Amino acid sequence: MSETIVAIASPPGMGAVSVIRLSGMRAFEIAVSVMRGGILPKPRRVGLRSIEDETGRVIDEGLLVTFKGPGSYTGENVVEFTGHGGIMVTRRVLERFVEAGAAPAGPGEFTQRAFMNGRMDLTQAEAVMDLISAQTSMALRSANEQLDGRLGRTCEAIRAKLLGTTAHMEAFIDFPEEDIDPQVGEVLCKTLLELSTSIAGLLATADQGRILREGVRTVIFGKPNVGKSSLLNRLLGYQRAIVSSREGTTRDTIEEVVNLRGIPLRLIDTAGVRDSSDEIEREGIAMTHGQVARADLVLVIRDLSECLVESAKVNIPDGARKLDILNKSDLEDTSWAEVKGLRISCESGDGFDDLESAIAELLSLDEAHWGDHSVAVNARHQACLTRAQSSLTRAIASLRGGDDPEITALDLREALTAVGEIAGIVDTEEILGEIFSNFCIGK
Ligand SMILES: Nc1nc2c(ncn2[C@@H]2O[C@H](COP(=O)(O)OP(=O)(O)OP(=O)(O)O)[C@@H](O)[C@H]2O)c(=O)[nH]1
Ligand SMILES: [Mg+2]
Repeated sequence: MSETIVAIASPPGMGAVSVIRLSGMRAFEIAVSVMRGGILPKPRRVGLRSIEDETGRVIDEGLLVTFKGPGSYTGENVVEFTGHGGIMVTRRVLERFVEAGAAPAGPGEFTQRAFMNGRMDLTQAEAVMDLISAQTSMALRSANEQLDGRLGRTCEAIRAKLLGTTAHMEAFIDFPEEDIDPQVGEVLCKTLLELSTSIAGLLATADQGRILREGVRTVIFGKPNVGKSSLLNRLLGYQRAIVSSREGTTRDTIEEVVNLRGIPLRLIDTAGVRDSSDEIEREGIAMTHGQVARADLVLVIRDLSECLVESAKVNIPDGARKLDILNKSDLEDTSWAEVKGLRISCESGDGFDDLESAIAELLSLDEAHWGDHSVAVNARHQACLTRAQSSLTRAIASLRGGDDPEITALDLREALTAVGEIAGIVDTEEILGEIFSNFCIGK
């Protein structure tokens, strides 16, 4: 932690500008040692400065700004140099800082330091990553709420109540000759039940959290040639998958995320399902079934250009939510005349407004509906909450059963630890490595 770290904070490649960031005790000193003139701008003021190589030749000229710890992103002294966005020039500036004594930063190390220095809790640190990777307006809003500390505060309120109850239980352990007054026991039980309800409420947002972060797993399913790849391409707005009149064109599954009215849909185009003697095609079909088993939504496509009897010959999977779609409305066979259904044409684009509405409605995922639940837990929070919930359930049972208060207190302590881990309050060395390794370098 005592090392001063450096990284390119802007995306790799060419751009108008690039940002190189330093953080640590020696950040100012290192910046001065490679800067022409050797005088830093005042903290939080921008100055035009040149970075020189060891012979005094200018590598790049740009804007330099300093932030004095603890009032900085990381809580340490921070220097940011905004230079020209070329690959070579940026790398040379980075190398120059390393020559002057800075260590290259690992993924997420700046944010990890911010957490270590108490600038944010763990849920906020995770929200930084969610914010960067948000692909829709809803995901962005949810990340911003979390960054603002909403989830952390909710968990802290749960923890505070739990701590009070645990302290109460432990007081009984200290005076073993006294039984728990039944009235007091009832009050404690009531508090624990309330906490259990709050935790259940948070756990219920896990699906929404996964969808915001990863998208609704939407599998496009049907017989060969019905227009599955055409649907993927049209929803994406470009030719991502090969489309051909030959049956069995798609072999591998193809995944792309589209933004449908603010909802991220992770569209998965699959191999058409039929009896096939071709080994590779059979493998593709097996993958299709695997995808269906993990889907949040299955779009079942049928082809209006073939006669109705033919089209019914497909096994429609059970389980996930599904939407029946009738494609090729421009070539509709007369046998479909009596059949109601959502008609689209991937050729002309007819019916796509209705299709989008139907998907949004099926998922109840329009922005208005999601507005109220802006906290959405991720898989790590979910695991902690599930542990907390089962400890609480045990504590409630042992309190009601009149067990030794020590047993109840033990379960409560476990619940406390689990809830504390969410915001990073307890000792969480190993989970930190796990979380921050998913970050990009420079953040
Ligand atoms: N007229 C018309 N043709 C369509 C429509 N949608 C797809 N097609 C055509 O149908 C054929 C099959 O389309 P694909 O999108 O490749 O079908 P697929 O379901 O992905 O087929 P596989 O990958 O073989 O399972 C192509 O020739 C498309 O141009 C449509 O709405 N109208
Ligand atoms: Mg296809």
